[in-house]
Amino acid sequence: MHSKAVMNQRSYRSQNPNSSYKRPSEYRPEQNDDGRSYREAKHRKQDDHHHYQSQSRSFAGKYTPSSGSLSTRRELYEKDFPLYKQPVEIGCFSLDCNRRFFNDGRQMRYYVEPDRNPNFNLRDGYKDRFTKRDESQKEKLDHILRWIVSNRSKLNSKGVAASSSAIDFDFVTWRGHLTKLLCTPYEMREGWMLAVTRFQGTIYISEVETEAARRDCENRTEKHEEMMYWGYKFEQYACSDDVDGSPDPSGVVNTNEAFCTVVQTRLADHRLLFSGEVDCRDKDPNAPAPPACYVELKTSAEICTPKQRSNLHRFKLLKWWAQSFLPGVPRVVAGFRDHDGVVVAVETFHISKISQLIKNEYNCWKPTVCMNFCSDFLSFVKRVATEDNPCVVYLFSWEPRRDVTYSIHRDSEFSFLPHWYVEEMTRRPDSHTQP
Ligand code: 0WD
Ligand code: CA
Repeated sequence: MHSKAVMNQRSYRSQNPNSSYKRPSEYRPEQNDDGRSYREAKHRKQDDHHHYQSQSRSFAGKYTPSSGSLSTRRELYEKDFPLYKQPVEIGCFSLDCNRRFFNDGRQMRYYVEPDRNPNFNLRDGYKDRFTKRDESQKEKLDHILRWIVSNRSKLNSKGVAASSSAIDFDFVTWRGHLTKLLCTPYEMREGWMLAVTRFQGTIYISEVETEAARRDCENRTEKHEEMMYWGYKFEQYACSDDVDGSPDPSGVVNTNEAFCTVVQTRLADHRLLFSGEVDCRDKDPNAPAPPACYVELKTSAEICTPKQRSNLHRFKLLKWWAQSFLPGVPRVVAGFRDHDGVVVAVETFHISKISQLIKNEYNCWKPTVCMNFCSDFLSFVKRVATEDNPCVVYLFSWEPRRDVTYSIHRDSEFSFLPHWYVEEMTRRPDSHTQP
């Protein structure tokens, strides 16, 4: 445990999600991706919660190449917190009410702090003011790929020759897929399938719906359908479209609309580019730069007993923490609703304080296990996915209480890199304007 003195002396590490104290000699140099010192970055981003640490140790022994699997047992990942660079926003994009892509932040919304006990009726508008995204349209990585094509010049500024990969990243994926990886050592219910393709040295990861998920989706009850709306309705109560505007709960909730941040970071020796949907930002013009000004909104059942509070800490906070820690979103605002879908309380959770909050829970999840598992999974993927070919998919599958396994598929239904992307990226970078 940190002693108070250590916390004060090394305040820049006081928000470390990993509780174990490490000698200063083990720390990484206080340098940022762009050469800024960490103290400067800290000054700029008050809520910063990312840390500079020694890389995780070798994963030797966790999988045997011959058996081609990776263990997800928690004990194996209880080691030093791996290096996770402060995520940097390198762009953003928007999806409009018709799910059209725009290479800008037009769908950004502003956080308007609700009352502590607001009485928002989340059921309002479900029947008559709700436009639901067509979930049967599987978009895979398409929006991210479109963003990459639109911003290609700033992604390979060093020139192709300087790097083994054309866009200088080891992995491209959705933040939601990484969230699932972080939660895997603790997940007891839902498995996953991730399709992986190596193309021009970069590994693309895109989720494939499992059979169980497809069944769950098809068999959703009307009650469950409505409860999925509640989360979006809460966003409408807490967000305005304009910096000086107010929320408009009389409007239509349209789940096609999205604002997504694109961030760059590094986990151990993996250079990552991922995108995640952001609910809103702090409207204060003096708020720190993205992603530190972003706010994640959640709804959850009202807490009436210590047991319910404990369950929130043990299960929900894991998912909330993983999702927001990844892109560097510093706070989650939760609306707690009663059985009738009325928000009766609102509470802010600071991501950097969650590791403290959960420490009193018996046998609770640990951030370091999540990050080490993700890092070792990405190393496993690098070793397995060796053929650089947009038509080849390495399909990684996992079910609770099992190891991660994979299978290889050529020109199959699992291929997910679109032709337009492969063609665009295969062209010379300077041939954009040519016919
Ligand atoms: O499996 C996924 N995460 C996929 C996401 C598969 C294919 C596409 N997408 C896209 C969607 O276009 C969406 O705009 O990803 C975007 C969100 O990606 P993400 O940030 O990586 O996903 P995640 O962190 O799981 O979800 C963030 C928010 C959710 O908020 P809550 O508070 O419920 O976690 O994005 C929304 C939802 O509001 N969301 C989605 N919206 C449309 N389609 C989807 C989806 N498949 N999944 C989550
Ligand atoms: Ca949300």
